[in-house]
Amino acid sequence: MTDRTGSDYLLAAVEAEGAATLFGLVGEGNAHLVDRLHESDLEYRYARHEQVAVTMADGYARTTGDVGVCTLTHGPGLTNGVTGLASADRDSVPLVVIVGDTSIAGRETSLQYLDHLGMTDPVSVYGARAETTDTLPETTRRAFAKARERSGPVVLEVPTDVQEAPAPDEPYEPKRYETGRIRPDAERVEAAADALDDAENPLILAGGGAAASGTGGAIAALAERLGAPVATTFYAKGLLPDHPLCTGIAGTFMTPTSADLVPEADAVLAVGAQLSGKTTRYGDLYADASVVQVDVDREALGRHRDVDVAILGDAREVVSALTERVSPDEGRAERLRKRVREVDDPADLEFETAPDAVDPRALTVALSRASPPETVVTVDSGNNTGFPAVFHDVGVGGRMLVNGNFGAMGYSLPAALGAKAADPDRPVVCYAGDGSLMQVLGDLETAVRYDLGIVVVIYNDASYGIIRHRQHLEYGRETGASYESPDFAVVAEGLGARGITVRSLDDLEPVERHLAEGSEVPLVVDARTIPEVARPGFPPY
Ligand SMILES: Cc1ncc(C[n+]2csc(CCOP(=O)(O)OP(=O)(O)O)c2C)c(N)n1
Ligand SMILES: [Mg+2]
Repeated sequence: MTDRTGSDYLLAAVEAEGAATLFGLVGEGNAHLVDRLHESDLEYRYARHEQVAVTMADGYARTTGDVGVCTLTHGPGLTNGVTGLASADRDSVPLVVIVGDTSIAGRETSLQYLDHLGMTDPVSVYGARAETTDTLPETTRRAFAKARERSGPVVLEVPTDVQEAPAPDEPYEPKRYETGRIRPDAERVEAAADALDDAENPLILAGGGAAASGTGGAIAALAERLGAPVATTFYAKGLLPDHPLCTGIAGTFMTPTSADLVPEADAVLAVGAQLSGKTTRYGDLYADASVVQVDVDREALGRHRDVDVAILGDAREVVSALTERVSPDEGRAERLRKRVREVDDPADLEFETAPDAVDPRALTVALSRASPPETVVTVDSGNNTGFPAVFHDVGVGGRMLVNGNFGAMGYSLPAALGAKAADPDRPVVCYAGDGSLMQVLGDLETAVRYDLGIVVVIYNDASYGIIRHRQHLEYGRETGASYESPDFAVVAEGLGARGITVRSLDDLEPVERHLAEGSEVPLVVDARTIPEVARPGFPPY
């Protein structure tokens, strides 16, 4: 086949790497690549903004557990995508972003020429340029391998001349090597087991690493034997749905159960948790506890605070080894089960009422109850973040996708689109602030174009709420943080979606129906929320 081009080769490589979908936005730099999709089995999903295209790939990657792939054009295409890269980088999400670069010959004279790799170096784990047809196979292979190995975003530049040139002769073979699970050092496991055995109130803290490696079952077994509660970070919410020893999130978005039990801990086993400020309440939690930290990433160990025992190793290996070694304490386990049961459910709180607005907490409790357990929930940045964190329960098979480590506004809608592309049969509920949604609003059209019946819930407080709360707290007044929100229901209808306005919990019936019956039309829920209700955990910020 002599008429195959570099672009055809690249698209076949993306498929060979296991991706079924390519996200992107077309421009001069990647027009050839995108044109060759006509001859490929890859599904192409395009966005209206490059930040969205990258974050769609992010939501896809988090949902499939494998690399998300996206293509952007040079210059402004990639500058627009940088925020999406930064979020993926902070959250260790594997992506390959293929940038269609200017032709090598025309580089110096192109208006849109930019040092792409220099610009994205701080927000990617690796960057490479397929400078010639000969290097295209190895550069592409390496790009995917690095994305997986380092679990982060990779930028792969492919100039137009390489896209248009005849394809390399060699068949594309992904790098396939198994590194195996990293086995922990036995002495350290011993030291960790001693620390847990010596403690009066040991605690297991499960983070995103525990969730990503499927260590929930092993953690439950250790908790049962040791008689220890299991708290999670925001990233591991829903790791052990309804487990009698699980206290839910500890940290900024503390559940009442965690608030009751976590401060008592005198030894903490942190599994795949970075122990960042949000998790430790800026050093307030676990200040005097002995801390054992387990992670596969050497850099995560001791990054945010000193720990007493650091174990480099696969979470499941370490947790299983500890389970064999620690002394059982059934009495403590039984006492804890009772206490976990006794703590008030946050859903039973007294909520605020207003004549034409809902309490965002009550709204979230109602939507959580209406959502099937396997629902994928996406969360945005702002005052609104705390409501799904505390009041939306993640059920069996469910997920909550958050970009809390970078906290860029405009994450939840694109992540929802990516999650729905990855798994069309699962319901997806996207929670957004009104300000955040406005930054990516054009891509509601993308949801409509692909018949993605997601539910987009807007906490509409007509302001950059978290900043407004903070301004009042710190300066006693507000500046540049309030505005008139549009009528989102009308806007949604204009973009081809369905839209409703919610001013009372009685208005939620169409949402409940949508979630129960499913639909191919996105539903936008413009919930007018009481602006005074600050998110749980505020302050501290
Ligand atoms: C891209 C970006 N710009 C600015 C910020 C700073 N910021 C964080 S939250 C926020 C307000 C978000 O407003 P909204 O989405 O309405 O959420 P609310 O706080 O009102 O719930 C701002 C401006 C940010 N995190 N990301
Ligand atoms: Mg707002």
